[in-house]
Amino acid sequence: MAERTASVERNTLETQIKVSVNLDGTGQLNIDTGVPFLEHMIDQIARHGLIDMDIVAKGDNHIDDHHTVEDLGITLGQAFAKAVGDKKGMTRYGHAYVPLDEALSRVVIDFSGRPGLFMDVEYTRASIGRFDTQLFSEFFHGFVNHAGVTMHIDNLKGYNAHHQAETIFKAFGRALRMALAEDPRMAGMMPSTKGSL
Ligand SMILES: [Mn+2]
Repeated sequence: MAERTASVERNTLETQIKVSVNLDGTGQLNIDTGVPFLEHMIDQIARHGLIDMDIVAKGDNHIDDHHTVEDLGITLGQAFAKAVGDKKGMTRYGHAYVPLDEALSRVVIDFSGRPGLFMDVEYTRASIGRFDTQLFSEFFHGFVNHAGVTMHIDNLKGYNAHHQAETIFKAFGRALRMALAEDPRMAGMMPSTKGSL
């Protein structure tokens, strides 16, 4: 497959975000968002997805983290959509179950070209440190809508909210890795009977 990299810059009155991705990387992350827990989660995507990412996000965090988290999801989604190109030779589907002590989550992803997020997650706490757990939904909606993927996210077990979130992001990284992987038997072919995705 051709090199799968992309850079996207997205500027609004609320946030200024630059994202570069290499889908065939080694998991190297450079990130500066002003939202430490979000950075801890993006690190899971990079490491477990083996995706290199450079991310700089400046947002109106003096209000709260909402705009920065949502807009980073959007910008990352745009970068992924650009980087996957025509998806020829790509596995397309990916899934993973990831545990962390008592917590267990499952993420299933399809690079279908059709945005859809189906999430069944009840966080046991409203915040993790100073991070509002409602913002995960904003992040994933932003990503899914702009990457053009269908995604099912289920937290199956978990008492500790940090563990719940971390298993979701690790499973997301693992599912991405599987879906993005080259399938040699599909070389040069679209992973769809429609002929395009
Ligand atoms: Mn952790």
